[in-house]
Amino acid sequence: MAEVKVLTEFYHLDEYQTLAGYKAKGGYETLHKAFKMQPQQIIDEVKASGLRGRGGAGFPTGMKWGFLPKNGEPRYLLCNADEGEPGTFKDRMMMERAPHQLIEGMIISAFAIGSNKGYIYVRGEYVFPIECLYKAIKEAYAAGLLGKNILGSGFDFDLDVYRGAGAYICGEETGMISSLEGLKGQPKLKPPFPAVQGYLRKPTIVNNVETLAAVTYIVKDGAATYRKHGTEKSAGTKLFSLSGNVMKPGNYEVPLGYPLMDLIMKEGGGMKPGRKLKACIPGGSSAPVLTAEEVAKANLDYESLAGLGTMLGSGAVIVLDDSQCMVDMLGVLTHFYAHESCGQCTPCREGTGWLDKVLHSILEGRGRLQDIDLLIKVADNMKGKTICALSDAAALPVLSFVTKYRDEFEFYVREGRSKVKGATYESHH
Ligand code: L3W
Ligand code: SF4
Repeated sequence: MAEVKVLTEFYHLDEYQTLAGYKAKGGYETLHKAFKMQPQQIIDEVKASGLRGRGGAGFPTGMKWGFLPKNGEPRYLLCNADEGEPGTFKDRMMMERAPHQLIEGMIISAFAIGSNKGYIYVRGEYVFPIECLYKAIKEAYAAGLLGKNILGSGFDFDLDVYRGAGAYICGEETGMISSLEGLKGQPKLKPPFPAVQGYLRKPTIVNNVETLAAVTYIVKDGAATYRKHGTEKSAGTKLFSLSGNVMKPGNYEVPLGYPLMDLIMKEGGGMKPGRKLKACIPGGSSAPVLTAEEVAKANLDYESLAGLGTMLGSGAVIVLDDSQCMVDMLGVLTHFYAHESCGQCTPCREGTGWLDKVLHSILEGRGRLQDIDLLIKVADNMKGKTICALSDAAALPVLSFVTKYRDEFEFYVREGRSKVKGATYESHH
């Protein structure tokens, strides 16, 4: 199998960033087609395509759109470009290389759901992607592709960019909505789901950059063509951000269901000379880790990874070779989650802090054998009890690392150093 470039076909062309370059490759032609369709026809096509949310949860996009109340209330389209999941960098590339692709996808999606106002919420550190979006939005307004009566269709759509301030939790949709409203970016209990009550208490659809960009191709070629790629339940292509100990890290677009080992060995160019694959986190730091034996059985689709007790998440594949210390790696992750917990829920606020402290006492040579079970106990108590998924996201890697690489944790406690030759610890604090 090999890469299949549906979304990324023209990303190598610098001119694709501009309106003229995007149009030269057929850009905005699908918008003309969409305006000739009924909005419900577009929703039905997206439903039939099997497109699932590309930001992490994999929720069916057409179904989410179908939750909007049919009462004529104003509604919003919010693009989640907060991309905070460690290891994920695909949305950044999409906004840099093809800002008009996202804008076209948003106009078509907004037309389908009947929204006249959209926002792209971008993580604050993404200074260059934000510049690319500003430039492209300006071009689109000047060309009558945004604003009033777009292309004479009678449809109005205004689009703004909102710059976040670097908090991971603002990638959670209700946290994002609070932040957009000018409040603290803290998640809220669901239901009500944003599709029913979101931004300014109005129905709001929150979709990831890649999800919205894919809508254009589904409308252009039809659901059946989109479904030619991927599997029955995981349709289409997906961008994977490949990082860690591989020869050629980067973003690769492959059909869902693609063998994980192929992504690492073919697209990623394999391991560095003399190194062996040790482990892989397949779907962003929140996904439980896979051992090398499990990697050999894994396909990059929602079902295959769930069957191995992990998840596809945002598509961030982090590869670890035999020079990596799993205790140290987990230390990096626990510190991240302790730092990013918003603090509203006790199991998350206290749990992430405990995990971080216990793990770092092991890393600093002060660990006790019972601390290993304490990590498991604390993580177990953090699952399924909180407002948002961050608590589970912090607990799951701990459970998988400690269960699958327990010998490394025990060695660290007993010897006060890593079992991995040459691995040294530098404080993550
Ligand atoms: C209306 C219902 N809407 C569900 C909607 C809901 C949301 C979507 C998925 O993400 C994941 C986590 C990690 N009526 C609905 C409904 N919806 N039932 O469907 O909802 P949910 O709750 O399954 O997930 P979520 O809270 O949106 C959590 C993953 O995100 N993750 C990854 C983060 C990725 C980044 C990044 O950098 N791109 O931050 C971190 O944990 O897989 O499963 O829209 O409203 N009955
Ligand atoms: Fe905040 Fe954690 Fe509760 Fe999510 S689970 S709302 S991040 S405290």
